[in-house]
Amino acid sequence: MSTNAGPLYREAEAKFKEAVTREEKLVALEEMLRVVPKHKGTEKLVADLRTRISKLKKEPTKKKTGSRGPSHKILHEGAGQVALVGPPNAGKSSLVAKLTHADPDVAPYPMSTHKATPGMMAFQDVAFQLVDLPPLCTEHVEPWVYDIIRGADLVWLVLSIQHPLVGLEETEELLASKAIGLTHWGCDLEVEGRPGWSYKDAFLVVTGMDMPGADGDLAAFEELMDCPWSKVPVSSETLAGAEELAQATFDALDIMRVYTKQPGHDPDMDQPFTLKRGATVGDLAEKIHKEIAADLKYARIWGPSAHDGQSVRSGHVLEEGDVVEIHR
Ligand SMILES: Nc1nc2c(ncn2[C@@H]2O[C@H](COP(=O)(O)OP(=O)(O)OP(=O)(O)O)[C@@H](O)[C@H]2O)c(=O)[nH]1
Ligand SMILES: [Mg+2]
Repeated sequence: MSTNAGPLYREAEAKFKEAVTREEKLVALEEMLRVVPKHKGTEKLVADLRTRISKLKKEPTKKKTGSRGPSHKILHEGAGQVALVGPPNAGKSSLVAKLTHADPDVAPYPMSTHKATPGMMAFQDVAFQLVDLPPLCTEHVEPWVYDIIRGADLVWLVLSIQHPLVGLEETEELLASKAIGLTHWGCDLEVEGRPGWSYKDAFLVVTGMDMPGADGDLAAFEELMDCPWSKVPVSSETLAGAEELAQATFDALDIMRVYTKQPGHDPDMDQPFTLKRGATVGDLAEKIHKEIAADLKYARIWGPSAHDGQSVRSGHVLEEGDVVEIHR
């Protein structure tokens, strides 16, 4: 029938055949209806097109898998993923802009960030992945922000020295409303675990320490806090505190660096492997390659966890700075 309907119709019909989504199909069908010559010979075809269009219009729009807007998942890179969490205008984007090569929007007004921006922050021979996020505030929080926080290895709770207390309370309340709890890294504080909640290690990053009176304000904040928090005072302007911030991040991630060497060669001291503290030779082998882990016979270690050159088995617990030679 379509051969009698003219070349324009055949073109539209070809588009319909290629169409994948409901919208594409509708557009193509409507185009077919528009271009089909209307006369006695095409009456049935026109009626058929109208039926197909109205059927398709009534079809519920199929949700794409996980269609909550574009995916905001940030793949982990480097020695640990750090989510920058806090109230508006606290200096989150400024920190990511100053400490990494990423270029998030920084603005003197609140609510300036609407997307997640990752950037790598170098520390000695490793790098952390910082993730700039939109702010947490009672007016509005993008729902995917909480998913990124749940997936991160560590939270920097970023507060401005100008109004740290309100920001701290509001941020913790908003996180709690989504069943996310913060454990105060480095503090002797029992956080009672609740079933179904996610807990994240966190410490405070207090920005604006270059501002007049900041030291006094920090002392006042410390006095007014109801429970202890580890905090790193910094300035995004002068980068004072950046080194301490990187060290605290390394410590809070609870990681160690180990280096590998091939038999008869010098160790590769440029590119450490980062592993959770307490990891074993077997865990290292697994990280290098599954096959290596499967074939592992023993390893020789130079470094704090053994006598130089000592042969150890897969279960041997490694320590920061170990050099490991794997034998398969
Ligand atoms: N003097 C000074 N100003 C800062 C510092 N950190 C941030 N600022 C300023 O504070 C304002 C807000 O900084 P942003 O980095 O955009 O803050 P944010 O937390 O990303 O804000 P939202 O994206 O709205 O949540 C900007 O004008 C920054 O220049 C700091 O350490 N010292
Ligand atoms: Mg921002």
